[in-house]
Amino acid sequence: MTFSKLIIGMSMTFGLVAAASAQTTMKISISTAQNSHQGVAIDTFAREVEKRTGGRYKVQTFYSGALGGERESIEAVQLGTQELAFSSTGPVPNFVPDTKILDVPFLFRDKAHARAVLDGPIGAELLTKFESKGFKALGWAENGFRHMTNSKRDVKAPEDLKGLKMRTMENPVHIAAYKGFGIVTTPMAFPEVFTALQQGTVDGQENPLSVILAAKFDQVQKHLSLTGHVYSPCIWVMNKAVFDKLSAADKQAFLEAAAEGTKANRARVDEDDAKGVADLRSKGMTVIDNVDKAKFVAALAPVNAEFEKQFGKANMDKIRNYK
Ligand code: EAX
Repeated sequence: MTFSKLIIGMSMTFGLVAAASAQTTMKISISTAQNSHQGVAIDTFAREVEKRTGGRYKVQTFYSGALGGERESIEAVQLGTQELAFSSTGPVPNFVPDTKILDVPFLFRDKAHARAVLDGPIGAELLTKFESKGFKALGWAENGFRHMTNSKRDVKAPEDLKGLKMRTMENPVHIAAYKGFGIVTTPMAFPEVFTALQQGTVDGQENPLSVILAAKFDQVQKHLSLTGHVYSPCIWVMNKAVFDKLSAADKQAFLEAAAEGTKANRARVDEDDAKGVADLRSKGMTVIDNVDKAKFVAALAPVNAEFEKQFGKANMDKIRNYK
């Protein structure tokens, strides 16, 4: 080896060492499997962060509740023991009460409506509410419209829900609404749900097709009804102190990476919604795809009146009528 080659070799080695020591690794988690609408979200995010920061930031991805359920991971982000989480809004009202309004049943007409609200000024204002609670919310994403499954009977009308014992998210709005249907509500963290269904601790649960598919609930649930009773947003949360320490350019990189992740996430939800019913039927589920939605809406009229009092009818109408 010539002297100059040696010098080049040494400087390359030192260069690599310098680059490696300047690299910061962060953690992000989801409660569903990697092969899911949430998995594709955080995989895209991790790739984009690395790309957009020239490899100075690396995001380690954790799936299937490996770091805990959604409530635990949001708590970890708030405390700073975990930098990032991607979660449904299920447990979020326990941290940021203003987000509760998004979990009101039958508030959104369809995914296009929900996405427009979340990406518009209403969504942007809600994102700012995270800041005083120790979070930087990087943006909204999606779980999808939730549907009911159970092991007991076909649910065609709201009466069929009376007395069913169902797992719900740890979300006060959902719990109040489902009680309004006559459901016996059992709040539970997502990682426990499969076993609870398998062992019959609960009769049913409700989740979007994307989650039902990823969690293989068809293995432990016979009946699926496309109730679409509530839209389930997702949110990117980051520890605020960690975000605040980033340079302006890196902040932008993280925000853009989240936006890319959201795009991939929503595309996958669309894909799952398009093929999910046929897929779940082929796996043996009975799917009721023609429920009379008006009856479900009517059954919740008293609860809805309560929600309008709690959140303000004007605020709910602002979302309902958003174009
Ligand atoms: O975010 O807890 C739930 O039912 C959620 O929909 C699930 O964890 C995916």
